[in-house]
Amino acid sequence: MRIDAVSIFPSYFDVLGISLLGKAQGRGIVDFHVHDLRDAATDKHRTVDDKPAGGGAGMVMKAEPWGVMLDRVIADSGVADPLIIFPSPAGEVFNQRMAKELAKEQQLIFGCGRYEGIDQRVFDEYASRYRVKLVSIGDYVLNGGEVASLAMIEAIARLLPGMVGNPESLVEESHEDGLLEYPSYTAPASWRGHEIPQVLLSGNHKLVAEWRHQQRVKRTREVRPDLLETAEDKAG
Ligand code: 6GU
Repeated sequence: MRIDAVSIFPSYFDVLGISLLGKAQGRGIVDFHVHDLRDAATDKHRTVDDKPAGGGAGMVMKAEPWGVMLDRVIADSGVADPLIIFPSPAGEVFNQRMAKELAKEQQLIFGCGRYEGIDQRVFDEYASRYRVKLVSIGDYVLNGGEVASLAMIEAIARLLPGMVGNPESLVEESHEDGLLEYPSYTAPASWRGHEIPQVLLSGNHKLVAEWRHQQRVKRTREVRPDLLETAEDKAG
């Protein structure tokens, strides 16, 4: 999968060189490119923002640098049908289901806005030519799309074939079937007076599986009852 990010702070994406994503790059699973939006500005001050039309507080990102940069990224990558994602608190909320869908794409382009947002005509223009999605990572406000893009990129890239050593660790994790994860333990059996639940030391795989499922349902009911409504059939 090819992933591009456009930002006025490209160094936010430096962290993608480490850990899981760095490994994925090295193994050719992900081809990541970051672009400085200011490289597409036309004046000597590399201006990418201006006062909002109609007045009001803050600044708005100008359309033309975005147009120049997105056209360039799309032309250079040569992918006919990229999906362009604009991280935005006004977007559809990102979740594991969306991560799985996005992991099937050939190319994702993340357009990271700052200030009070991007000129609406950028969305309108690219939505008329390509597939465009506004995506939020939750009901709170960040200063820009960079951190939101990083969260989405990590969630998506770890689902790509060949990324996780043991694919079973993807099956048993939180949100995979609408339930949260069961609690995990490792040796020693007793630590500061806290014991590993007996059933996990019993060697009875059926009982262990039953206990883990009960724990997942209990945990979900306690902290995320909203998830149970959609997971009801699986929770039993
Ligand atoms: Cl995607 N962007 C910004 N700026 N704030 C957010 C967000 C995105 N998702 C939640 N808050």
